[in-house]
Amino acid sequence: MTTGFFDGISKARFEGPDSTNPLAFHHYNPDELVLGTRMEDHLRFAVAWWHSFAWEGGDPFGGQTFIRPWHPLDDMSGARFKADVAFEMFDLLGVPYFCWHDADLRPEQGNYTDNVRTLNEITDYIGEKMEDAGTKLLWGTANMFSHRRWMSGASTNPDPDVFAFAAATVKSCMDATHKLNGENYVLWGGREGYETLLNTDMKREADHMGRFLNMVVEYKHKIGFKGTILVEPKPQEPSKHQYDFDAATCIGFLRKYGLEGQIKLNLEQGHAILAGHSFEHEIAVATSEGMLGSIDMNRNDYQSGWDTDQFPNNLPEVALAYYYILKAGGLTTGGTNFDAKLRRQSLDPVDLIAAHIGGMDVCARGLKAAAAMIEDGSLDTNLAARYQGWNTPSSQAMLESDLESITARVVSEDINPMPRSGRQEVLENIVNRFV
Ligand code: XUL
Ligand code: CO
Repeated sequence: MTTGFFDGISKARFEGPDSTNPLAFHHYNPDELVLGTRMEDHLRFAVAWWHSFAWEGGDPFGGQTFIRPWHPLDDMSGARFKADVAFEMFDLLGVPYFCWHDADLRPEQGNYTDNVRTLNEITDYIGEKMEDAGTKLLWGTANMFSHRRWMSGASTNPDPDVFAFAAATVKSCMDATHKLNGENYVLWGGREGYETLLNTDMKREADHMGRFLNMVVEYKHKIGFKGTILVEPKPQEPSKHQYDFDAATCIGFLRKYGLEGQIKLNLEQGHAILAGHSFEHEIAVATSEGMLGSIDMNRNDYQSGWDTDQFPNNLPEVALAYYYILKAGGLTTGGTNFDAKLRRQSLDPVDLIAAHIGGMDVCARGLKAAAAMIEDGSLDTNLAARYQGWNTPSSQAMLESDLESITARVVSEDINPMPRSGRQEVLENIVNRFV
């Protein structure tokens, strides 16, 4: 017995690049080998429960546009209906993973005990469905930004009772993630930041957040959770200034509080853009520190300047992202989560399916392009050539030397460097052969 929500829509199949069927995969072919690994195992796609099933289509100027059959049922029967529809969609798409916030799964109860009771009830139900379907949990997380209790932050809240509520909430979400064999646990600090310094003690807030994250790691080890703990950088929105601004800021923060080696990053394409970076920049910052955990693959609109969370469809951007991911050894415990929502005019169930098919397809195409760039090797050869001078013993010795000795060598050898082309256009032409 199905819910009937996706009636008339059949399972998405790989039909190859020449197919004109907009509901078929043209590039995503799960079993196809890319650099010796199955495409599905490289990409590890996940559906985001919040955008796909909980979100109602509002924007700052208007409310609900999506009227899903489970939306009016703001109770546990609605939660179970939503879960049934979710697993029908996972099956139609052949997607191996999903992600959730507690608030996406169960209706808000207004107090801690009932929130946990209903979370446990719905995650038991979901656990049974996972066993039947074989679908896995990429990550769970706590929504500590929507309800009004979080308006001044969670772990950074000036009110210690909110800190306590946050600690207990994260514990319950880690427990549920562990129960469902989640492969990661994410913390995105939506309100861990400030609106005005006039009412904010920034140093105290950072210390509280550092201690909070240490408690998360301590609890992970205590319960034997084997997944990776991830924090997700974002510069602003909803807070005017968020403490987890970008990858570099997060890495500095984690080091300051002794958490390097314990926590990695969940990088989101749209957040990179909000921070004034490219996605590949954020990926390269994380991989250079061995701290890439997972990705949220959703783009922002370059004109609007806010977090539009659109499904990805820009091949060159996606290809470069996977290029740097593959070069760093792939996603390991992470995955490609579509933290992406439909446009609010895309009302129909088929729009939800089409959006994911399109996102999965552009990622598959990007992955293949990235693999082809790696196999071609020209980018690597050019990069190695650019730094070739550092391979000589005298260059290496300089790094062990000091300013005075180096100065003496500059004078005695009359060192007078000649600028050399960076060849950017040549390199871009190489990339263009693949995208
Ligand atoms: C918000 C965002 C969140 C996190 C999880 O911009 O990206 O959905 O991914 O809380
Ligand atoms: Co995200």
